[in-house]
Amino acid sequence: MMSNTFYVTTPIYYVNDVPHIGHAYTTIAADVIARYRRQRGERVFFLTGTDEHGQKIERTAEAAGETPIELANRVVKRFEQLSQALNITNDDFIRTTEKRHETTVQEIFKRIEESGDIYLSEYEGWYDVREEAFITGTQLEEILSLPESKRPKIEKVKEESYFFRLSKYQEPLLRYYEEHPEFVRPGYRLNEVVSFVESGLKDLSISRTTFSWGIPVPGNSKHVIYVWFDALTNYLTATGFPDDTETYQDIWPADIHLVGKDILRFHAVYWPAFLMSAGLPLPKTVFAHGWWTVEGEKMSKSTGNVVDPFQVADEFGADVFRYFLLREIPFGQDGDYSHSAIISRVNGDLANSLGNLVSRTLGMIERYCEGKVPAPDSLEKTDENIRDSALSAVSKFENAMNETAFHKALVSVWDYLAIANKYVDDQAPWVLAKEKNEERLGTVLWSIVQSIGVVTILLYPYMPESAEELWRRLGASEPLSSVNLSQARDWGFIETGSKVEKGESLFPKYEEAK
Ligand code: ME8
Repeated sequence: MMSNTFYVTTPIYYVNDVPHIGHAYTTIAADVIARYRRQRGERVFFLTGTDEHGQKIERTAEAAGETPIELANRVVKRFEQLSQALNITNDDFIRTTEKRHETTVQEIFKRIEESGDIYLSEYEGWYDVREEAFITGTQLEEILSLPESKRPKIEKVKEESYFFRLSKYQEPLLRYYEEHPEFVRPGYRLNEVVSFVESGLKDLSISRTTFSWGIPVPGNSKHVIYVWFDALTNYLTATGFPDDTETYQDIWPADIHLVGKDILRFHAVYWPAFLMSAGLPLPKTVFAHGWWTVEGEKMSKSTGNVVDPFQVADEFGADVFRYFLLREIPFGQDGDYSHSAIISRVNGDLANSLGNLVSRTLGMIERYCEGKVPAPDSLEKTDENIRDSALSAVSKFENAMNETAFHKALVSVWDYLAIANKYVDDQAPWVLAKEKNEERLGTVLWSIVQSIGVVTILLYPYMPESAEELWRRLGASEPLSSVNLSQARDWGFIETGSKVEKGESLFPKYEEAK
């Protein structure tokens, strides 16, 4: 049975923290993928949610004088509101404290146990509560080589623990990476994963006994399941596994797990090993994105420079924020967030290139053609060129989207906008109007409107609200959300006679308050 649904996930976010730019980034990227796939007529399942168990949450709650579930219930609202504020179209929102999740986690635990890959022993070593990670020998060496102020806070742990035979999966994993190089992307991240695995895998502790905020180990409730084992399994829970076989088979395996580079090891080493042991298919791709610094500095609560995504969306609008994050840096690489960088994107890309093309074109149609898209006369070479460039932009856009290269996809649109703007300058419709050259005027304005139509379809996944509004101003009656991407190839789909509306500027220039 092959899955028929395109399945995209974000990590599930720890509820000990309120949303920041990192959460916004992964969630927006996943939303763009989901919208793009739907736009191609594919069935999509898009999952996000919250990771609510573990020692870190238990301690944060304790410090705040509340129970862990009270903390989770309070903070989860901020994450749900984030989806609204950023126009996110997730199909499900999973919380690891839900009953359906406990069922799935315990089932996976049992399957792995039945494979003979779980044994009881004792863990003695170091633990990083902030990362919820056991520290390996080499990691400990790295930590100790850091200056004291830069060292993560780690604690000595000695407790009875169930272990997963991760060592057994060293060779199978290496073989899998070899045969499926697309499993980890970008490619340079695969190299890191391979060398980590080649350096030797030790069995992994997968239960804790010194606190209780978690899912009990089946048959031994003295132990709670290690929070990463618990968290990773969310991707299966949401597919209905194990009870709803039909939905599970339709959705699983995931097509793409989007994660930050810091949590790649969990997704590209532990997760596939758990799945192999449980006898389940592996996700097709784990894509690791880079990290944002803020005005050149690491984002941290103590520095006080944490970027609040609600505030950015409020100031610039969700569309601008979405566009900025995915245009500013190639997906996979690190980037720097700054107020001035957003402003230069708004004023340059959005107000100048896109905004200007739209407002002058629709303005001329209002002025010269009573607000109705004119009929084209016979196309000249230059009109054919702008059509052919549009078709080639659509192809470049799709190729980039299919390789999760958001930045390249957007560049293909803006390269085309430059061509379209130049066409307007060269053809100078205002001169044609003055000369009363109705045929050429009609052909030129008709051609530019078609260009804008193509761009609008392509931009929909990135800037859904603005694109929808622009679509309406082009005189369309059906919503853009129900238009198939393939329509962008049918040059001429904005019909003659459509009533356009110039309206207020969609992307006004941003003027810094003095
Ligand atoms: O890791 N720039 O949860 P989390 C870009 N619960 N991305 C950033 C970032 C930054 N400055 N800071 C954080 C967890 N991130 C686990 C996941 S999944 C089974 C369990 C990213 O709330 C980071 O890379 O710490 C990660 O992907 C997410 O935001 C934060 O997740």
